[in-house]
Amino acid sequence: MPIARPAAPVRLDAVELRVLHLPLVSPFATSFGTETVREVIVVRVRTADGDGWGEIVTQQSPLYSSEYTQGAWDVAQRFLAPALLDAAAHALAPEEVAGVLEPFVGHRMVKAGLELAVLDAALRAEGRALGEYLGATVDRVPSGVSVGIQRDPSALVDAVAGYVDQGYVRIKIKIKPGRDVADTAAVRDAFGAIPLQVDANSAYTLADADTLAELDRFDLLLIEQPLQEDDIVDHAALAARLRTPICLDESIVSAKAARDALALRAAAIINIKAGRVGGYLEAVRVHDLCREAGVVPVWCGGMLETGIGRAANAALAALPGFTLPGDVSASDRFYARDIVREPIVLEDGHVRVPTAPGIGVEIDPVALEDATVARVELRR
Ligand code: OSB
Ligand code: MG
Repeated sequence: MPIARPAAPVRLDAVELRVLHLPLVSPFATSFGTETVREVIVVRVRTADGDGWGEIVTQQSPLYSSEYTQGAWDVAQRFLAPALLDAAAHALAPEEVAGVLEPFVGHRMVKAGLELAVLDAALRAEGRALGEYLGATVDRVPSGVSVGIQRDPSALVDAVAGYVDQGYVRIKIKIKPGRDVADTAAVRDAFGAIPLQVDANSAYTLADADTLAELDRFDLLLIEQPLQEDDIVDHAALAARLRTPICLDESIVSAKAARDALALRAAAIINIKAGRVGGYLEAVRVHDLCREAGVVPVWCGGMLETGIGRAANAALAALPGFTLPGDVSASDRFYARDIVREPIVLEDGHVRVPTAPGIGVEIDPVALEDATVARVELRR
């Protein structure tokens, strides 16, 4: 459902941006590369009524998407934050942020981080929680975990065992050519009928359809983004050859892209990431259209968020169309020390939807300062 009750406008006095370096508890390997330190941008907007926090989920290199942190850092300071400060000279409602930033093409993760900070400030000022504002219908969400490519299938089984023991209710493993059928078989054999899915991060082409069809025998919930971001027609051709449902991630950059992919039968399931689609409000629109389009299942993806983004993701994942467990794992899945005072924790395989105002978590100023490698403040 569309946002039931818009938030009151806020006047922005300043936008603070920080680049953080957060060491990962273990390397995270995908078909596109291996990360050992999460480089991410945290946004703070300053208003007369208090601060608001957001997170720009770009990664260090443009491997998952064309966005990357230093590019985000530049475009935010040069164009997007100044436009926002100009527009908010009097007052700006969170629902107006996307329109103000719309003339600038792309850079959706940056737009999403700025919009989240404005939303957080506005909702904190009103004492309303993000979940309630977005339309959450549950107070906790089932938690899945995304497991990177390991040294070999037996190391993968060991890694997955740790997460299964912690109670994660769904396992996603990363695959790439040469590390697909055997890895999936090892996990299926070791853990029986657990909810299991795979994510290729665009590593295949339609010529690999026979290999991908071998995955059909593992009863996967879905295969995520086997082909390139713009391979919509090829995804439709592949879908016609597989029994496993295709879920799109990288390709779904907006509600319009979601509508097109569904119309072309390129996807049967959609991974919703607020950063990738330009904000939590656009994410709700993707959710809404999937419900209207004959109840297409959706789930909440992740971008190795800090507590800021993880709290907001939990709120989003609490909407009624999120019928599959998301990559909404606990803070300690990636970080020894989160930058929020209330790290996200796993309770009985679930993560709680914050109920405190705004994103519902407080920043740990010492942890934030320790992780900061660059800081800038833009004023009106
Ligand atoms: O494809 O879903 C992905 C992380 C970074 C970039 C892309 C992806 C991922 C993940 C991790 O799979 C999800 C998480 O944050 O738990
Ligand atoms: Mg993915």
